[in-house]
Amino acid sequence: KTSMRGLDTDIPSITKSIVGHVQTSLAQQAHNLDDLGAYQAAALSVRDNLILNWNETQMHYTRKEPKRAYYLSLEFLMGRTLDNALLNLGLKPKYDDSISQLGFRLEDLLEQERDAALGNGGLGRLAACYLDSSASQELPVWGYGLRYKYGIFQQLIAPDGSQLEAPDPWLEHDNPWELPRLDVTYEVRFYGHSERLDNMKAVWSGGQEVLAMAYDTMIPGYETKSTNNLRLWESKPKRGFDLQSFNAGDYERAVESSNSAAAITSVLYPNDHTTFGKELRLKQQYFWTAASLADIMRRFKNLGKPISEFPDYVAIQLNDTHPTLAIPELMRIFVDEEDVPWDAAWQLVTNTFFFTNHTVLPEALEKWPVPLMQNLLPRHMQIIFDITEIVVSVVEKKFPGDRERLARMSLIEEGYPQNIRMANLACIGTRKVNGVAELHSELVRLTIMKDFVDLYGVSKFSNVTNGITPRRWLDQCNPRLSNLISETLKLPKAVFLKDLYKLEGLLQFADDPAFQKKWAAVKQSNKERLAQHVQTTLGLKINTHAMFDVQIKRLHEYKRQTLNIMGVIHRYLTLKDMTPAERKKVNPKVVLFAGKAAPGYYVAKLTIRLIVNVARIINADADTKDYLQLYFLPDYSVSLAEVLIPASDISQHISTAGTEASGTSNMKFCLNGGLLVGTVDGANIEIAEEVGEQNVFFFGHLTPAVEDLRYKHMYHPVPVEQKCPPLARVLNEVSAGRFGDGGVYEPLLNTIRQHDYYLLTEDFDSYIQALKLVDEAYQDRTEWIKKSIRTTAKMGKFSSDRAIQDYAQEYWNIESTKPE
Ligand code: 26W
Repeated sequence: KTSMRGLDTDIPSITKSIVGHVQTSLAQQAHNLDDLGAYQAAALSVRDNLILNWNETQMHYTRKEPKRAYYLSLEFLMGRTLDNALLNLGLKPKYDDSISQLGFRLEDLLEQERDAALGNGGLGRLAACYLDSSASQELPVWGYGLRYKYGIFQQLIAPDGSQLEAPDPWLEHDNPWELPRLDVTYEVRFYGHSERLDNMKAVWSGGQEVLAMAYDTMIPGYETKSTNNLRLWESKPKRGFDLQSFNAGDYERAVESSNSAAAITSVLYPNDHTTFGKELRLKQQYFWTAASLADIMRRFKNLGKPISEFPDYVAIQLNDTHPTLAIPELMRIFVDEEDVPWDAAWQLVTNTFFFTNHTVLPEALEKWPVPLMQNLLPRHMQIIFDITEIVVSVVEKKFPGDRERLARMSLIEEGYPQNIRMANLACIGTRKVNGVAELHSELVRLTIMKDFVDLYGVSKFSNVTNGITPRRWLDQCNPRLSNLISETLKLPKAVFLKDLYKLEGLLQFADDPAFQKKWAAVKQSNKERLAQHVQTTLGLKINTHAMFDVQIKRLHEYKRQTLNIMGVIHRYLTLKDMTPAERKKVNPKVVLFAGKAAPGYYVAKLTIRLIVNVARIINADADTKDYLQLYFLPDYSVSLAEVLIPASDISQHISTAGTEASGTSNMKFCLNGGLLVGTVDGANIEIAEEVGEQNVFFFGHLTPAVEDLRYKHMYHPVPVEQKCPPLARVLNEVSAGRFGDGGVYEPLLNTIRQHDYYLLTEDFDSYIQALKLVDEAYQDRTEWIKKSIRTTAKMGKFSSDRAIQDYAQEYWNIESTKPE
């Protein structure tokens, strides 16, 4: 039987293909193969299917010449590929059988794969979900990024509880999912000098040239032949090494330039929400945007259309400001290389690009020092100054004499040194700007983009609420739940995995005791799966009869893991104050944390240390350990999330109101029947709109209050003892060394005692109150299960398919098209 893929996909053919890869691609013997070898052979065999689909899809695009969209993202947090590819191809049952016949277990082989962790957190994982949705909806979309040799660092926990970082050499074993394209290379220039000619043109020459080489990763759509491309660039020296120095015996000098070229794509910067203005980071950004635009331009030119039609064939989405240099780079290509007059070029550029903002935190807004830009990219600096002239003239025209407004809107921030405001450039150079949840988009309009709303009108600034792919975040991570849903709704999985609104059908079963029982059994088995995982990887024993309370995300003050740990300590102290008889009435709870801190983020690292050491005391306390357990799971990753999320009863999304742009794990938990405790922030709000406020545990001050409260804290500080005695007690216990390390936590505690920028003292009481309501709700298990079912049922809106449709229709103007 031949599939739509042109390869034989009956079980004997699959087995033959796997064995063939063992013998030829791996040059090994089938009889002494280990799990890793078997994984690699299976992956190569699956890859054969992907390559055929990929080729057909790309040929189809070339013939059909549709308008295409390109997603430029410095991060793609892909996770593992094998399981996802098998599910999307519909080949999982067959590979399962074939692999069993070969004497292996598919589950074991899946565990052999290393995560592709080329991202920090939300922004990178969002890019990965969007690629899955684009391919699944047969949209002509490519991703462009960097092929970092080292992904996000591996997190270890030191004996004293603090975070240690180790490299993540994810390419150590061959990566079967990428195809090196030795023939797809571009030269990228740095430094040198730019000489202005007339007509706004210039010649940029000299400096250093490095080579960008493409690696392609196939992105299979779900239940379709459509297979898109993620193209990642690797930097290489233009010439291997300097033969002259080598011959003169100066070996170090000979490889110097080749080392500096290779360094560009060596490592992912592990910061999110803080910028450091490092030259290598700017080099990464330019290297990637220059190679991507050269590639896009070459593809456009192959169409043979006039350059004026560029925006009719190309839409480019900028994932945050990281690729903003694409704007001056495309101007450079048009003006200097294609002889397009400056004004016409500007029209084309501003009709090509779209910009998504992912955070309004001031420390996350990228700024580059003018002298750095001037030295590294002299031509782009000129272009940025020339674009500044455009801004000045339009602002002057609309708001004559308003010098302050002009200073705020300028691309150049005054100071020593001057800085380039990348968000302003990204706004000016694009067709549309969007935020990632309703509240966030509103805050974009009211804060960072306020002056630009006045200038362009509000219609340029809109919202696309984030989404998640139901393939990975339901079917792949929680097969038991997706089977139960399919069986209950009497629908093939593909129906609701492609149209998530179909989950609403579950509402009519929410009150059915037989269904409730099955629903609860799935949650229970997912808790046991997690406990098993933690047992084998960390040797810890988790109480699976407890409520699982989870907070997993990057460590950051605004996300307030500190509020959570203070709440845990409060719970512990409360339990200690109880009599044994009183304790017996308490529902046991397991609190789980995971997440990485940026290596230079001192307070965030101190929070990890506190969590780990509080866990040691609590878990060893005979009085309380049956009622409260606390774990920090090291090295959070996409694949760990896939085990954690389906096991959660309740998860925490507790950022200070107005600080979390959207959040996406909140959607993943709810899709898997977990409930939320959270602030009125980001996508929590829209989740509550969908599932009903009675099914979400909200607490804390609202966004409009935050500014006033901060002002009050600054000018009329009140001691914690007065403002919030229960929190003061917790802080004092930590200070006094109850959890060891007397004194080391002072800097962390002082962030709360002093300015308390993230308002823990303001929200602590209502937080504890919300957790109490959670406990009470959990006591009535039937009601809880109903809430859980109703939550999953109303998650349709949060499919990334919906989000991508929105981008495709309202922004990119592209249409679905697929190979016959
Ligand atoms: C330059 C340093 C830097 C690096 C990354 C600054 C900012 C970032 C990202 C924009 C941070 C990020 O990942 N933001 C998250 O984006 C998610 C997807 O839209 C949202 O769900 C999260 O709320 C937002 O914090």
